[in-house]
Amino acid sequence: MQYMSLVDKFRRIFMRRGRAIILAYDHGIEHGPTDFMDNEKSADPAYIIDIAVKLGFDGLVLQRGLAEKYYGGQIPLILKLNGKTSLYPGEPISVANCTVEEAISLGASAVGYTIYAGSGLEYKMFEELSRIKKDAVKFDVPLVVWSYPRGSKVKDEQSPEVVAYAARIALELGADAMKIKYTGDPKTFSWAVKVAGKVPVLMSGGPKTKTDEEFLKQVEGVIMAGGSGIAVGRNVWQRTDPFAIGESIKRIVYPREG
Ligand code: FBP
Repeated sequence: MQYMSLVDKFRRIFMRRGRAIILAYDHGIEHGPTDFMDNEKSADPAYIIDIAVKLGFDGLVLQRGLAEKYYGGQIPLILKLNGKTSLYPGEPISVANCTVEEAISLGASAVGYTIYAGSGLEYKMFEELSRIKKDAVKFDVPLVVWSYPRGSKVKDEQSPEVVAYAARIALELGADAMKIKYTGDPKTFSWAVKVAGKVPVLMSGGPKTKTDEEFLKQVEGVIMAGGSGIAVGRNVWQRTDPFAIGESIKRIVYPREG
């Protein structure tokens, strides 16, 4: 029973209006500051937190360092426990740099962890995730899994088969919510949502699209497919007007409020 209640807890905190829009901002470690060059203001974590708060988003994703220096409880926090840089080109592995207990002391309402299934090192992340899961249950904190199959043997990370597999892996490993890539259309994404079972599925935003419309079409596809929302970074804060696209996203995710 306790296990199911963590899904409910995620829904209560991050899906108050039935769905979630989460602002992701762990790119400084994952990709480096080049991600902040399209909109240089986005290098400042305070600017990002302000966007999420002013837009009334449901949550924010930060690594521990930013949470320590910038987070003050303004909006529910998902503390990302692991992270890797893009500097090393080998088989992907991401290890924890923060514990569940520390995340709670930093104000987190949920913890996040990325797994790269298909990597030659997937077993290390699976092992670590199982230890984190134990702590998440012990401390009653929902666990959000970024499920991104990746590695030299994974041919197409965003193929419908691979994305559905990613969703199922997150369910099997005990996620209370998950982030997966978009498959490209609502029909194939709905299969990924189906195989995720009782676990809310959020679409990961991806690189900034050429036009707002292109990204908004993806958001529409997620909602049509029965997805629970999105966890997006670049498609919001890399744009010169993050507030304009934020409002458009809200109109799609929360149509009754528009
Ligand atoms: P975006 O919306 O900018 O893609 O952010 C979502 C996210 O999951 C981030 O949390 C993370 O930093 C990034 O994508 C990692 O993307 P990838 O590993 O595919 O480069």
